[in-house]
Amino acid sequence: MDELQQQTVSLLAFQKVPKKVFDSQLTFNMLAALGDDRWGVFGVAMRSPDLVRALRAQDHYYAVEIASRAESWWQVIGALRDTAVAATEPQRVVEAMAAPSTRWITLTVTEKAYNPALAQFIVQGLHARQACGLPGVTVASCDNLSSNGDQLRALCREAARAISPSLATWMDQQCRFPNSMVDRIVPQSDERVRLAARQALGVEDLAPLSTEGFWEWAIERSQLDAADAAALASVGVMVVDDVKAFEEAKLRMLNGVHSAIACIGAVVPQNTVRETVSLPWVREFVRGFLDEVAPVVRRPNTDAYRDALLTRFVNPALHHRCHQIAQDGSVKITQRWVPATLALQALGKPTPYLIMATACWLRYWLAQDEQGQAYDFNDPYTQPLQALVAASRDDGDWVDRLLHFEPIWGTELPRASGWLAAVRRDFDTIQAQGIQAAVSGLAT
Ligand code: CS2
Repeated sequence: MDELQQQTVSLLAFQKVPKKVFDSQLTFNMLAALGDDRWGVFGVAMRSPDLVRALRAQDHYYAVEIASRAESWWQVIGALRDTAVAATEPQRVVEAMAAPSTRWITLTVTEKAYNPALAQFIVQGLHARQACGLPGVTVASCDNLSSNGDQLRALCREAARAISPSLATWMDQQCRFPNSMVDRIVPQSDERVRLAARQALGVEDLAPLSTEGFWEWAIERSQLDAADAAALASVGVMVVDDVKAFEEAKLRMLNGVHSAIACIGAVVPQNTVRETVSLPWVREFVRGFLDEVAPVVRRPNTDAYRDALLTRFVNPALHHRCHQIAQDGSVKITQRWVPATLALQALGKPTPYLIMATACWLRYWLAQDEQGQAYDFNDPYTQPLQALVAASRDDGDWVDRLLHFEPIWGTELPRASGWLAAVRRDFDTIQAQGIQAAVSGLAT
């Protein structure tokens, strides 16, 4: 195999949610800058052709603005070599996964995409590799899921078994599924970013991104080839024995409070995270929330991580819309709030901030902000949840029904002593006094 021609294949939902696309690509870009150009990326959009079209029109180069309060600079990403749309060009994607030069498949496809159909698709590529006698690959999930690599392996194992036991065995022996935690806030791009790119670079970039300087990628050492581990570590990726502590900290702190901010901002209403967190009473809430979950977070330097979050959320360069984060909220909060609440309960600790967050989420499901403006949902459970709200709205039972919706809350939490009543109480306060008064009441 010609080493210089190695490439990675990334399965990326980068049409609506660019996000970690950028992290792996930036990382591979840094490696290329160090002279290691084996890490070209074949980017795959799962469904929409728009971004692929835009990227093809500019030879797959695109610009990224990296910005903080103090400074901002632009970087051109050259790691992307080719693109395809899985829905319309599945064969090209399977061929790319099965190319001798492909060594990694990275995924940023969002929480709701982890399903048998995704696994069957990946396994088609793995099957083709096995059939050609090629070695396995590293399949790295970069999504905000607890034990993301383990979950992906389990789904792929099912899909492989359905084809043949020998494929499942080959996959177990040849492929690696590292758990990993990727952290960088990358808001959905918009006209504002295009304009900024035009002004800064003097070119018309159809696919620019704007992001923060902060980034972290922690990945499980035991699932990596030693040379890959060394290459990633050389550009600042944290290759660690156990990702769990990083993953929990991110899901419970950053993502956990993000989902709460999103519900509050959508209801107030405020457009972006920065605008919402700039309200003193929301800032207090964010602090309280982060302090509340800290006892069930074990990562090194938790305090520094918390302080950094408070700065990251008000980065004036980021226009991260509350409704973007609220999108798919149900599949997010089941990862972000439920395990944290249960873990705190197990320690005998009260969870007033998580309970208030849950009440804000209920209020969000009323589909109207406090100015009377209606908004739409974009959530895999929109239908069942809206049906529950509509069916029992008059008798008030919908609150209990939403809180018993098992795909989100499981069975343990709704049975936990006092949880339902406490959420209901906070929700009633929000309804009676408004979200600001209810949330501010926590601090008194
Ligand atoms: C956000 C995340 O949209 C969301 O749900 O909480 O995308 C968040 O910005 C990233 O995980 C930050 O690393």
